[in-house]
Amino acid sequence: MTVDFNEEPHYKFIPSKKATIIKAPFSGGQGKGGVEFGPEQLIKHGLLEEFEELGWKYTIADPLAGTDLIAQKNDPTDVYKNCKRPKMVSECCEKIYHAVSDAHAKKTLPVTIGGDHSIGMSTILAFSNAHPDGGIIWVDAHADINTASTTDSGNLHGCPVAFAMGLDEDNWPPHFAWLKQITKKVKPSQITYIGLRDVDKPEKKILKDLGIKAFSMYHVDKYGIAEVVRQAIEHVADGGKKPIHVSYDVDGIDPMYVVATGTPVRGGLTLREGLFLVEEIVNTGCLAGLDIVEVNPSLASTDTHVMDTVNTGLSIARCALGDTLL
Ligand SMILES: [Mn+2]
Repeated sequence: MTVDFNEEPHYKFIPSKKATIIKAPFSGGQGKGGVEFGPEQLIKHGLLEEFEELGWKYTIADPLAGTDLIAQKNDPTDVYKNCKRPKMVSECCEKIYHAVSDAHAKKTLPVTIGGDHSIGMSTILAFSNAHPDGGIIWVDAHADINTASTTDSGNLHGCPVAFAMGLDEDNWPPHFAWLKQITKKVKPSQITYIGLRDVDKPEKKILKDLGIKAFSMYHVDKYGIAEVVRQAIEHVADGGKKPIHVSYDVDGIDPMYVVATGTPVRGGLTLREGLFLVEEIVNTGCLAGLDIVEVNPSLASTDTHVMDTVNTGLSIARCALGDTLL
């Protein structure tokens, strides 16, 4: 194989390198505190400067500004059957959905900074409505495809893919009426996973029944990250012809590099594998949406561990914005 030294990042679906940074300081999809500080930490340590250095113009959207997130998180009445905080998750996700849709309508690159991964239901739904032929690559240790009925923990950050697909709608908490009304849901063929290693039994059944292509760590070990990414792009974007949204849960990367996250699972992607996959997707020119979620600065015992995690998030952003090693 000959090395191509002329690969230049470009963006087929974002005409003039404009981005919308959507702040999603949301933690209601899981029980732990701290993940709401993810956006602020990433910004404090240089996220905005990265956009500038790499030649991007950006605006910042803050759809949850003015929402009393603390009161909502502590509302003991916000439960429905097994689901925790459905009202809070629904209301915030609706606001994020509109912010991301707006970013797509303006032909900008939506970069949504979490927050926990429940907000992924909004970002991938907004993406697939803006780009009905587009594909989604969900990088994660977990499949996040439990339904309202199958979730054991009741934490909705384990359910966003199921909600975006409209799975088990009849059993949804009534708060999600807005989401039910969006008729164009994410199709199982539109999404693929990379990095899975902690998948619940009912989730395994859903993945099989719906024929969702998922690359676990087993596949990364067996075929190598380059082949896995190639096949992922082949599957969701016809090899690099269609828009791609990357929903990046930092727990996809091994906790050796990413300590400060809510649900770490050993045996994950190395830092380089985790960045390489973004570089490869960007090289197709198809990147049209990005989430960086589950950076939780409160869940590390040392500042070094916090900075390792924050820097990983920043590196993911930098790769997505077209930075190259040479
Ligand atoms: Mn996740």
